[in-house]
Amino acid sequence: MADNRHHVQNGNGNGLTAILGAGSLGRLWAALLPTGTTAFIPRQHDPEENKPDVTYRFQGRHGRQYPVTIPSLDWTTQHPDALIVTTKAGDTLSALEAILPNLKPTVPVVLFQNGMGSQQAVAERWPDRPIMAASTTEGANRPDNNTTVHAGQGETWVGGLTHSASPLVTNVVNQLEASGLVIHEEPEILKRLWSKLIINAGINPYTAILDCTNGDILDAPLFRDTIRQLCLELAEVMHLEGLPPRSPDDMQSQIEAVARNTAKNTSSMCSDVRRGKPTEIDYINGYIVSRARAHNLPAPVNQMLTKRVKLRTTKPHEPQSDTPGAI
Ligand code: KPL
Repeated sequence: MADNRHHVQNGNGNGLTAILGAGSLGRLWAALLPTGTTAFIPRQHDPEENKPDVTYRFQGRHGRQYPVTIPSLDWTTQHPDALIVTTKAGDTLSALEAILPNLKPTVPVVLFQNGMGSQQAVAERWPDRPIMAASTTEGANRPDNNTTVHAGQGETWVGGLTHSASPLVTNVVNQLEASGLVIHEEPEILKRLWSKLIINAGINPYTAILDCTNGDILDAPLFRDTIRQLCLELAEVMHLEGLPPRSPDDMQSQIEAVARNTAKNTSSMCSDVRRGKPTEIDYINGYIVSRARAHNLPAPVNQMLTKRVKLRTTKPHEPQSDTPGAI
């Protein structure tokens, strides 16, 4: 793949991508977009204070490591052409509340959150802004605070959520393609987000409860005893939400295939639990429970998994029983 990171050298409005959220995914985009075209947005906006650059080592797909320094956005002189938001789902609305008053109302905002619900909340809060959602299978992690690793080559899909976003999707895709990553326009982004939600709902909570890698869930009694019912609940909710029908068997096979293909991965939820951080369970299985509730439908397996993951994050680290149904 061509390395076009250094082709565009600007940062003053032409192709400048502002990034909110300096976690693994934010750092991946910052490292791969051309030098000088990205800036991190500090969470707390204080025009008086000069925010430091963000510096880290980046390890690309082929193992080459290099240092990266990304400046903080200077709102007084820099005018982003796009904002990509890589905060955790639960932090997104409040992070945007703090910074959107500084951003021109015509600048596209691209939401990269896991799960579902936070994107809709943002689109409902700012219906007149061009709000887009992205779904990505790129893998990035931070083995330590100073290092970001591009662990898995994937693809990214971007689509509009609000009316004014649709005509701008092509521009955003072109801007992000300068990273060398594979990006697609996705006219049916909600369908795409649901496909990812199915995978996350069928892998993440099990890994977080059982404190294991993705592959290790496959033989665990908790997974084996509940995955079929989980997929039935997903199929029913998706049907009531007006999504194209998916068979529970098909979903289960897909979940198991991803767990096998990413067998050695520690899921994002398992790693949040291990680090004592809040998880995105409310936007994954918790979202299914709330949509089921909206249709007067029970979703007992999703509810049980949501509760058990929450127990893992509110109690000190302790071994969990692998008994299905236990909460
Ligand atoms: O997306 C993931 C995550 O960890 O959040 C999966 C697909 C489970 C890969 O680890």
